[in-house]
Amino acid sequence: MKLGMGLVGPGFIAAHHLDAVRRLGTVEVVGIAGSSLESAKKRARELNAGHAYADYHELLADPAIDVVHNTTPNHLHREVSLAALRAGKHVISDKPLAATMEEARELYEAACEGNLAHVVTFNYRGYPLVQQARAMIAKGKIGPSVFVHGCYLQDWLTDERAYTWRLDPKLAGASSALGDIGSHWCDLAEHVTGARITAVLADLHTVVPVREVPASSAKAFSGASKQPAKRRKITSEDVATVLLRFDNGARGCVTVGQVLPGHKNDLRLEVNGREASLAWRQEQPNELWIGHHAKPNTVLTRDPAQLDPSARGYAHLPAGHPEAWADAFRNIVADAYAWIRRGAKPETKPDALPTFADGYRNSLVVDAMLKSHAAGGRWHAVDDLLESTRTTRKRG
Ligand code: SOE
Repeated sequence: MKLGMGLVGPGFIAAHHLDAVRRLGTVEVVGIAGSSLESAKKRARELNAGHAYADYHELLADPAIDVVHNTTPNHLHREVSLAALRAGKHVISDKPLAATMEEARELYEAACEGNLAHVVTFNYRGYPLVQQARAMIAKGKIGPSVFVHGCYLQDWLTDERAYTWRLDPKLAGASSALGDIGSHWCDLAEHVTGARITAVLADLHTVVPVREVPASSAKAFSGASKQPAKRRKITSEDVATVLLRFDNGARGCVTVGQVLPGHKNDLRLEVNGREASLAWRQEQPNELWIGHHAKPNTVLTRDPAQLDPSARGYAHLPAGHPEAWADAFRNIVADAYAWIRRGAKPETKPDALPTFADGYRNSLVVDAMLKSHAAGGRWHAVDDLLESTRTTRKRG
């Protein structure tokens, strides 16, 4: 039987959620809700997305919907995901899990209470060569990891006439670059290495401190607006550099930025082990660089036959047929639906699938970065997820 899905928040990413579920073939797109009935009707027509609901409450009341995809702006994540869980729906939420660490904790705790799937789209985990790197590290192929570094660089906010709700702390949370894209990098670094970031030292900066804000917010990557605009002071960072310490003793660093000409969606992760190194780039996702000290370096190209069994299922085309962003996104959505069909129990969760626990964990990491910077650039410990949950429960 097909599972029914409904989507709340039909912006840029919504089309990719719909594309992913359609490719599964086992999900029925029941309908969508937006900020008004008119906007939902318009998007439902454009995306061929079934019924247009007046609001998300009406969508949640529809028994035909089993799974809710929450693609609203960050400030609505908490409200919509909580209501969906309370209505007994499985939830697939965009990252970050919520606008603040406190909201993320609330969502995580609510998710722990039910037998419902709770997924956050840290979609870069869905690449076959990311899973390959993870398997190689877990199997000791590069020796103990000692240095973990990389970047997530974009340029779509370079022009001061480019504006997005992601720069408004009321809608996005206090952080822009770290919250929007640094969050992906940190999740990926922890997922691939299996190590946890325990402390951070962050330096944040706003390269474009005043922007021209058009009447309506731009979609990601849509460039400078041509609408008449008001000037607005920007408080969120658009670049950041962060030093990292991991629980296995590894050190690292990450740079993020949204105003760096030429960099489109340039996420890179390199892990240096004592015996070998691995490096992967999101914009060349079909290659994994394997570095050696005393023998030639190699490049593993995505070939299902060459992959670790745990990574093979994430590759769908034969070698030489490039797979990319939409395929990786689909892999995460496929894992989410596989989990739902297996009863959404902790023990039936596909290993690579990011949950609200990962979303909350990630918000603790980003929060520590903001606090480190606010303290003048001091090392700041990242709270342990379970420890901080236990403390709140005691307090609560
Ligand atoms: C915009 O920076 C954005 O669309 C992010 O919001 C996504 O999470 C990232 O995958 C690509 O860039």
